[in-house]
Amino acid sequence: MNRRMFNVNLLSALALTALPGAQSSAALRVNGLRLNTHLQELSAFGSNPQGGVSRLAFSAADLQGRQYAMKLMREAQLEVSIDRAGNLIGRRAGGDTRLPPLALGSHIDSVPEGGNYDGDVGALGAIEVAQTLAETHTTLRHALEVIIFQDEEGGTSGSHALVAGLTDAQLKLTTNSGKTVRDGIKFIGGDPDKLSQALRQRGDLAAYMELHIEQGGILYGEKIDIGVVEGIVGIHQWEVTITGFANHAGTTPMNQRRDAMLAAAKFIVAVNRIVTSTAGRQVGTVGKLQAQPGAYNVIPGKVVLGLELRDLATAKIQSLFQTIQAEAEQIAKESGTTFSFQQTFTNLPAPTDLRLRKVIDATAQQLGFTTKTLPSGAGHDAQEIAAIAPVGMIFIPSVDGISHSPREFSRPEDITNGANVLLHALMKLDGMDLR
Ligand code: HGY
Ligand code: MN
Ligand code: MN
Repeated sequence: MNRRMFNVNLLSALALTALPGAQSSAALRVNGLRLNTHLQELSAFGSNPQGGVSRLAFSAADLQGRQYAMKLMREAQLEVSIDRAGNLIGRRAGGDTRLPPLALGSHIDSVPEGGNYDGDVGALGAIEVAQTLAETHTTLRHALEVIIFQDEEGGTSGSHALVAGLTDAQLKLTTNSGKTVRDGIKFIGGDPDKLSQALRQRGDLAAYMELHIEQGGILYGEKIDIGVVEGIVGIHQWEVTITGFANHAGTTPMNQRRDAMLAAAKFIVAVNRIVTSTAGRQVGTVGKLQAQPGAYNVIPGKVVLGLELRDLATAKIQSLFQTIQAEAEQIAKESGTTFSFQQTFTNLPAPTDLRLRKVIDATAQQLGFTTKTLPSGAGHDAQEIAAIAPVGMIFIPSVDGISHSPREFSRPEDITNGANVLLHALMKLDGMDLR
């Protein structure tokens, strides 16, 4: 989206902004113009010529984006720190120190050639909520923590570290930026040898809420303003290695080949058939492929694929994977190749908390917005935090359902609406006993 469009759209956000000053909490509104301007400024860090951003976790652009976010946190009168896992924490004191904090947050790292809204809307929206509280001198009973988690796109390693720590194997994983998670955490100011100090237990947070773009097309397609997330899918990923026999592409007869690429092609078609022929909302993707040696005139001897399955139920993922593995054995027999599977990532599906769903739904309707309850097909930090606290998620529409793309776009008025729902849902939660 070009800058002019950004500017024209910013003015539409202005109309939704009430100016700060003494007012009843019901009349409080975020500053939509400021929030959308901040999103535009953040988009500069890691921007791509074709639009969108590659702000890969632990990259120089990520570091710049984090420094910008910390500047915004300070302007919002938050007390800024970086935990040992490298997560950014902005804290606002509450009136009752006996209560654990309420947390809002998301991420600002992106996929390669991603968009300017995935994670950014929730991270900067949370800071905008804090700034609105500060400039209207609104003190909550609970302390407020705004958390910008590191490396959400690489497998929610920041939020996972906060609830469960990271194993040596996880620290050794190489991320899209080329750094290992261990080196990346050091690069952004964490300390991978003291991760235990970043750990939170159940009870350390009263609740966690995340504002996020839907990344799918349901809200936009049905012209719904706000999504109330019922649950977040579990994601399982495997590295699949197919081994055949590299040989001369000219002199090897077609019936004497052990072609790893042909086996890979059959496998990819089989994954799609198995996933689509099973009832339910699961999804399956082969998103990465590497052929070796990768020359026109050599029959590929080895292919490495990236397989991913998602569903709200782990049992569904596991049964699909068993069917896929059985089919791979069949393909191996027919093509004279072998298949090996190495699981590289799993997380648990996470239902959101019914009390938070009700608060979000009622708040959005009181603000005059239409709502729909729906699952999240994307993974989020909220599903990690669900291990230690009640969580809720607020979705806003993604235009044409596009995400993880330079064409990802959410309208400034939807962003402002989402932040106002976040603000008022937070104030409602603040009055509740969530234990
Ligand atoms: O991949 C996902 O679902 C998320 O955007 N990280
Ligand atoms: Mn995200
Ligand atoms: Mn994403």
